[in-house]
Amino acid sequence: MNIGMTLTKFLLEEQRRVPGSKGNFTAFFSDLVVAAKIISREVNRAGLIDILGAAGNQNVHGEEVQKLDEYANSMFIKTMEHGGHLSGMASEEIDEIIKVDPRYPRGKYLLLFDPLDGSSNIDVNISVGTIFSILKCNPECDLTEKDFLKAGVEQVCAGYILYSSSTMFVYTTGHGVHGFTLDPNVGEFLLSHENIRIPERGKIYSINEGNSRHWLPGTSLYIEKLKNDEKNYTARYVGSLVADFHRNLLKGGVFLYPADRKSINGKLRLLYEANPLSFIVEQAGGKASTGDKRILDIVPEKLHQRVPLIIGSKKDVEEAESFWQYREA
Ligand code: P6P
Repeated sequence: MNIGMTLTKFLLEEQRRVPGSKGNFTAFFSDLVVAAKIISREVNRAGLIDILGAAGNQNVHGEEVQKLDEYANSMFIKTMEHGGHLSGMASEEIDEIIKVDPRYPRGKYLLLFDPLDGSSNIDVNISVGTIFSILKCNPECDLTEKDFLKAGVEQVCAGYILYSSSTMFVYTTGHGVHGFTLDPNVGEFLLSHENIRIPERGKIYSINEGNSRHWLPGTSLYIEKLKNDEKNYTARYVGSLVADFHRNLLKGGVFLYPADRKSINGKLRLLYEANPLSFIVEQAGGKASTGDKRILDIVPEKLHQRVPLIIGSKKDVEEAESFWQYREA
């Protein structure tokens, strides 16, 4: 493992392999890395919020304290909008699309993100994450929501930042999945997981069993099968999508937030949660499905539309899909 390889250097080497690349993407991505470092610093200070003041109040310095997900959202927008690489953004926190202020030059990318997914876990010091997806657009166009409604196969880049015992930055541009760990003393993300591959089958399943009374028959039959499988599957559910996904990506396993009688479209969002993680998992050799459709093939109809998500090791997802036929009550 090359411990001296920073994310920026790795990106430059990736860029050299793209003929005719002018370095725009690398410069754009570097802005994203800065935002990740700043959010990581604030998330890691969250435990001090009692001293610094709870969200919505003033801290000991008399400063207004923002909720961390609002802070992460505004940090992303402020860090990304002036670089001249973006034409617009879409955030889980904001209903409408965000057009780049006319003061700044427009670029050929669109950034879609969930700035701090699982933020309700922060108060109890559980890992949280940022998820992002990058699409291309025509910088001259009159940008509308329609420009964001692209199937996941059109993503040019996807990634997440996991704020946990360490902060990790994991991304793909379609040339494998690579993971970097933040060294806070150096202030750099260093290559720690080059070319991540998810095991073809795991022994972990992640689902909120508290919803079992709403499950469709296929889900109940599949989970029952896992509980009695001689491979001794184990249940692991953090309740923070990035943490659950990352563990299963490295160890193998399947995460399910399926359609059920309470939420027929599941809970998770297509454009900035399911699509980016599906691009990553497929690049790592895994699979991502609604139960009967490949996530990356879905043509979105609405910016914040939800989608059922079964994602992880290829063989595990395929086995879950085989129970889909029992979905009717
Ligand atoms: P539930 C967090 O709120 C989140 O959006 C994801 O991070 C997580 O996977 C899911 O919701 C957990 O939802 O209904 O199991 O609490």
